[in-house]
Amino acid sequence: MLARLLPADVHAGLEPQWRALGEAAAGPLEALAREAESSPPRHLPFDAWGRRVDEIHVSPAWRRLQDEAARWGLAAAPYDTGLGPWARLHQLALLMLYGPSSAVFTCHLAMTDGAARTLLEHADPDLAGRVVPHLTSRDPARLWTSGQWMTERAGGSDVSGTGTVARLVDGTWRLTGDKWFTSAVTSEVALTLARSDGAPGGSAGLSLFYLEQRRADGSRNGVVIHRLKDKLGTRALPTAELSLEGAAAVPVGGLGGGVKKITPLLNLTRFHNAANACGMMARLLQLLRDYARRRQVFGEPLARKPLHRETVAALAAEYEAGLALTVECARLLGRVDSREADDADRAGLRLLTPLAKLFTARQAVAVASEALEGFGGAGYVEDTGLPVWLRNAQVLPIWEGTTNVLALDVLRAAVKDGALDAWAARTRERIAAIGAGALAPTAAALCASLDEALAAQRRSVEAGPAFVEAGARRWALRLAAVAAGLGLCEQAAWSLAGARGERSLLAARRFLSETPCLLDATGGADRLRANDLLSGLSEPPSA
Ligand code: MFK
Repeated sequence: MLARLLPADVHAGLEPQWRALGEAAAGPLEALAREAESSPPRHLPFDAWGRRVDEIHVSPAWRRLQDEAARWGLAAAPYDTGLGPWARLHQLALLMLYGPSSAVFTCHLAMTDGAARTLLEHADPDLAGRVVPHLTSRDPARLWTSGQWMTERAGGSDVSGTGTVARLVDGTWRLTGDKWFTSAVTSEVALTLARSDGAPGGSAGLSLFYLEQRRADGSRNGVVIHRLKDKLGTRALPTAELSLEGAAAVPVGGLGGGVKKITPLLNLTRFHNAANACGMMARLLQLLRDYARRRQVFGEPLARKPLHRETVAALAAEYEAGLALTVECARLLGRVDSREADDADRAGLRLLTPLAKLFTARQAVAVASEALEGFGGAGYVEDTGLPVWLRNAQVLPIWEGTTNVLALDVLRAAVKDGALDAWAARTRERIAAIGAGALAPTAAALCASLDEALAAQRRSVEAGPAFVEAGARRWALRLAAVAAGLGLCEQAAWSLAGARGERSLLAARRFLSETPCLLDATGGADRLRANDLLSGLSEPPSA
């Protein structure tokens, strides 16, 4: 996909970096990730003399994963590579390689990237100029990471009940309140929501604030940590419950409009979530393929078994669809970041960001579960290092907006922000451009599915708002499948035109014919050939 989308010279220039990071991810980073997973963070509330210190002890491996993230420019790449519209595709490649070998350090990176973008968009130039260079630094000693402290006890999805208040005391804004989920709590800075004195109730009265966790003298800036969460997964990542007790903070872009102002951060963390889901699925497929070639069953390698090939091919088609959607988000994000986007690009990004997040997160959980099953009992015991994948996958559909919250955001984007019409018109043009030949029936089915998605929405609107909301998830999944199918078809058309083989064509057909919310696009004549190609199991084992 990168070879298709990037200019040849840009691709050639970046590929050595991806290869080098791939080597590191399969070697030293993977070892660090395992060490970090087995040495979870600890909260030390008091020092030996009873003074409140609220230290969070993380493993040396976790620190090194942070240093490596800085050196590889995981958060910096969109800001300092001079790659213009291609920078986000490059970042996506980096994230997919680093992420599965990071013990979910990627959570820090997502919020740091999101905070940098939010400050650039909304903060006054002095604040942005002071903080953003730290957030986007490649120097481990200079790098700051950022948290996003929105969730309170009253809710993470609905922030209207936010109880944190902001008061102006001697010219400084001071925040007081409780935050219930603060991931990456070792971050130097955070963006958070609070209600200033006299502001109305509900989400309309919230403002966005920037705070630093420590004062210049190293003491805590009114941040009291109560405990670390005991989570199903992401165990290397410190997630805390904390209170703000007069923490000094700076309103970002003045008071008011806090929810709207934090949406650049939300949208970027959702993009990162999709990148991480894709990286995880890619790595699980690599592990499955490797195992299947080594494992002997009933007198031959598991890789030769038709039913196993069928299973792995299905996972591959799922993964490639999610990847196609995420790659499209990266392409659009790069265009928007570099101010090369037109209205349809902006509409597409607004709509596809929640779609990519919700679609790939669910896929990652399903793929992780099936992949573990592919290892049999070995997938269920901790010393193989496999169960951690399933635990870590499960956070993807939860944090930064659950499937249903995102499905509602898709409605918001489609209707209120008017993104649907522009995206649908551009999608129709792109399907038409796929052209005749082997892809024609698949493209026609895709177009019919787009029409059906639009018609289904019209029917729901006529039936009333409860129908619209109740159908939001189904509708979002259908739209996501259309967008993913378009990416697969474009990849297939490019592959066929350049005599690069029929693998992508078979992936497109398999996905479009077996995704329940889409019309059946193909028959089964290609089945065994597709299994050979998609499962990646017909090649001999590598050394
Ligand atoms: C990795 C390790 C994790 C460890 C464990 C973590 C466990 C989970 C912890 C968590 O709690 S994660 C949850 C984090 N929270 C979220 O992701 C927020 C989810 N909720 C939403 O996204 C809601 O949709 C939202 C809070 C935004 C709803 O807020 P409102 O104020 O009721 O929505 P409203 O009034 O529709 O939107 C306010 C403005 O923002 C509107 O613009 P206008 O003011 O111009 O009318 C919206 O159009 C705009 N807006 C909302 N969402 C947007 C957006 N604009 C662009 N993009 C968006 N995504």
